[in-house]
Amino acid sequence: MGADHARIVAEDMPGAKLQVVCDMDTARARSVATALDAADAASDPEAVIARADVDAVIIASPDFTHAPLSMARIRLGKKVLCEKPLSQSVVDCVQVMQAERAAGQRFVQLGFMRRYDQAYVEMRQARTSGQLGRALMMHNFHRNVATPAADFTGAMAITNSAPHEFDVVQHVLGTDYTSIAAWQPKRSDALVAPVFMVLETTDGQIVNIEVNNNAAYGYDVRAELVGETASIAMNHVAFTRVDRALTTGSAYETDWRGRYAEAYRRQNRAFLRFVQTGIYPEIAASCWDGYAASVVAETGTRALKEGRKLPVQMITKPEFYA
Ligand code: ISE
Repeated sequence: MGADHARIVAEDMPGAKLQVVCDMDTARARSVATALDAADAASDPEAVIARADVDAVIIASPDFTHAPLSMARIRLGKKVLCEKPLSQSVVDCVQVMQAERAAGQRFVQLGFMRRYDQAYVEMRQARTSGQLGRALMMHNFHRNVATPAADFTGAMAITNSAPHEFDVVQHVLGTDYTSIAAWQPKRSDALVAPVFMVLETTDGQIVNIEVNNNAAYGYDVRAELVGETASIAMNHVAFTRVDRALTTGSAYETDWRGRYAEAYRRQNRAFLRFVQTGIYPEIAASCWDGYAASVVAETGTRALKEGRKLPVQMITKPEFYA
C-alpha cells in the first residue's frame, strides 16, 4: 500500500511532490523512491515525520505503527493520512483522539477510502434523498482471492478486512451499531473460512456482512441497501464484458488496489486539499471513525469466540468530532 500511495502522490495528485519514501527496508525505500523520482529515501519514520521539507505524510506501515506515528505527527502539528486501522487497540484509538483534541484541531484523516467509491457515494445519496424510503437493511459481502498473509485468522477477517464495512455502512446509513454477532461455516480444507456477521443499528436497522478472505474466484465487494419503498444495489464493477461462444463474462480484480483505484485517488486528493486549506474533507473518516471501527471489530472478535450476540459499547462522541 505504501508503494501504491507513493505512486498516487507522484502521478495523480497535482500540487503534491513525493519528497521522501520511508521503509524499514532501506533498499525497498530507495527502489520505490528512484522509480517515482522522489527527492529522498529513508528508513526512520520518526526522523522523516520531523523533516522541514515534509509538509504531510501518508502512513501505510504495519497496523501497530499507525497510532504512534499519527501521535508523532499531531505533536508536530502536521497533517497525516493514516491507512486503516487507526489501531486494533481501542485504548490506542482513544489516546490519538485525546492528542488531537488537546492540539485543538484535526490533523488525522483515516484511510477508509470506500467512502470515496462512487457506488457507496450513490448509495448514501439514495438514502439521504429519501428515494428508498426508510432504510431497513444493508447486505454486504467482501471477498478476497486469498488471505493477504499466511498467519491470517478468522478474527483477523474481522479486525483487518471487515473494518471497511463497519465504517462505510455506518457512513451510508448515518447510524451507529448497538450489537454484533459472528459465525464461521466449516470449510473442507485448512483455509480460513468466511466470517458472517449480523449487526443492529441505533436506528433499528439490520446489517449483515460476509467477509471471505479465500473466495478464490476474484476480488469481489458488493452491497445492497434495502429501503421500505426501494433498494439500491452495487453492481460488479468491470470496464468491459466479453460475449463469445454462447457465453458472456467480465473479469474480477485480483485485489482492492485495482477495484478501489479511483477511490484512493479521490481520497488522497481530498487529503491534499486538507493539507493546503486546513479544511477537513466533508466525507473523510476521522479518528472518531477509526475508534468506532476498532470498537466494533474488537466486539466482533469476542462475539465470534463466545458464539453469542454482544452489545457494541462506545464512549460518547466528543463534540470535537461532531
Ligand atoms: C486489506 O487490509 C484492505 O484494507 C483491503 O481493502 C481489504 O479488501 C482486505 O480484505 C484487507 O485485508
